[in-house]
Amino acid sequence: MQSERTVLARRRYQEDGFFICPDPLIPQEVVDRATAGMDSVRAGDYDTGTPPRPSRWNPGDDPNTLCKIEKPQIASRAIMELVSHPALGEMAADISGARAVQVWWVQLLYKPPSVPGQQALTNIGWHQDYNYWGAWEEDSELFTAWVALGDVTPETGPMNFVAGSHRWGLSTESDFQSQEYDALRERIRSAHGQEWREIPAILPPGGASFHHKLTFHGSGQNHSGKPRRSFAVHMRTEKSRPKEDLRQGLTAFIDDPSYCPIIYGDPTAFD
Ligand SMILES: O=C(O)CCC(=O)C(=O)O
Repeated sequence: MQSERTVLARRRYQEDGFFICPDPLIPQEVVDRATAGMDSVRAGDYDTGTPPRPSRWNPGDDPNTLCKIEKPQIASRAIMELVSHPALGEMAADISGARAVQVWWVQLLYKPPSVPGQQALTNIGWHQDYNYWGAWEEDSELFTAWVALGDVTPETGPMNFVAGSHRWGLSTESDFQSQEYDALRERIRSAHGQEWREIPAILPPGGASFHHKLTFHGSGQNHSGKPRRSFAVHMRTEKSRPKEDLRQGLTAFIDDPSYCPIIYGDPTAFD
């Protein structure tokens, strides 16, 4: 018998292409350790002795631009603790009905505050994640849990989801790097001609949202005066396959649970 929470979360995820959890999922002490872990990784200090994967932002780069670091969980025990937390796995299973859930990639996202009216390279342009995930077969069940380390308010430049856009098919208009937030929105909107309804992911510390691989999303500048810190935790279920069963690029590490933890269910479901 499914709980009311499961039924609601799955229905919202299926209808809208995302689900914003109403309550924090991750305990505050885990969030606090991961926040310290994020600071260490940003400073180039790796307590596992392993650096993250090659990233656009590296320690010493401009602290006022968006910081995106790939696979930070291999560099920090505290980040691994957060992204492997069973509550994330349980919620992922709730929304998907999966038998098993694996974290196959993680991105550290640190959006520094900027001053309204000043140029800042901190926007995340509208995109569908699957545009960047070509190493996976197209029918793979892939989605993202976005975990907030601090309060995500409207001022922090929250992620905005376009409700129902996971049903529009794969678009060629995605551009994560674009700083032309409004112009790109107009391009995508006119290319698809569908109702455009944006929902911001307002979250408490330890809160999380989940979004489908085809849901359009993006975020603007952070005018809160404080950094917006989060992890994008990319997940798959047993209904996923690397293209031609290859292990390359984004799928290179999926056989290694010390890099890509299985956070729910029976690991043999991936055999
Ligand atoms: O952090 C954001 O605003 C967007 C992150 C994102 O693109 C993702 O989690 O897939």
